[in-house]
Amino acid sequence: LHLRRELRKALRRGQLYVHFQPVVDLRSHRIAKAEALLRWRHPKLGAVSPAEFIPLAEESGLINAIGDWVFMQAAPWSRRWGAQTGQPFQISVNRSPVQFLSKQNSPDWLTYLDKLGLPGNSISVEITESVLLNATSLVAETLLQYRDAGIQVALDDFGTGYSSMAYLQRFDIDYLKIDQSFVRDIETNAGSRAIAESIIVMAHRLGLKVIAEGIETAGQYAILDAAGCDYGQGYLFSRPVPPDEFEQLLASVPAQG
Ligand code: G
Ligand code: G
Ligand code: MN
Ligand code: NA
Repeated sequence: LHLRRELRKALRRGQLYVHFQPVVDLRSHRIAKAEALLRWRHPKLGAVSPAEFIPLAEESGLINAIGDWVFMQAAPWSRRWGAQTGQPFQISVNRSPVQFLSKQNSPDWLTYLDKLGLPGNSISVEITESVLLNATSLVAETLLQYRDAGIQVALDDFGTGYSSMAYLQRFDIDYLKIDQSFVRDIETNAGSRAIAESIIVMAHRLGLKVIAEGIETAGQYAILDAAGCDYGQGYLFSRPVPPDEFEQLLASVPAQG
């Protein structure tokens, strides 16, 4: 089977869906928000990892349609879970660097939120450092639109790319996400621990919140909590789950209030 061709058909054949992973407030242990993560289940190939198919979608430009679709699937859950918890519930959506090359979709996202009656801060957008590395005027313009609309911005996989501290000053970033590669061996590798702790100190000095990714053990949690990390995501709390399961999680572990 030709993966790229199959992917083109996946959207209209209903093979794509969105899972949600809780982002937990490390102080209160409560669910603070959720990250929307795309999934593809192919009838013959089974589950295909986004690590495998997102690059194909990026090469073909299909990521624009898929990315808009993920956003439109995710946003209504913010309204539902906000109603369930009695307070605004933010959902973060990953946005590929390729999606910053086309002009239309930021205004469309704002129009869509408006139609749902959702404030901009119902959404945060996760971008990677590569977006800022080659920041064109279109990127800068889009980030300004987000700021004006109240949409928050998270810098994903922080520390693995072409990190430049200058970005953090130049662009309006709200969250740094410590990449899971630093979290994985934080208990055993002094270097990883030093990097994670330094990211937290620097981010706080710059007024940013920090989310640690890939927390799997109580030991990792304890180190990050002691270092003042604000939020965490990982299998220790929950895998990414379908929306109905997320809703049950939210009911059993109440959202922050
Ligand atoms: O969920 P998982 O860990 O398998 O995701 C693997 C990679 O795919 C991660 O880098 C994640 O950011 C990316 N990814 C998941 N969902 C989306 C999406 O909706 N859009 C984009 N651009 N990337 C996504
Ligand atoms: O690149 P990005 O941070 O968007 O991708 C997050 C990816 O990390 C998702 O694919 C998600 O499934 C995965 N993930 C989330 N929590 C954990 C974890 O605790 N351990 C591992 N190994 N992966 C995780
Ligand atoms: Mn992400
Ligand atoms: Na990441």
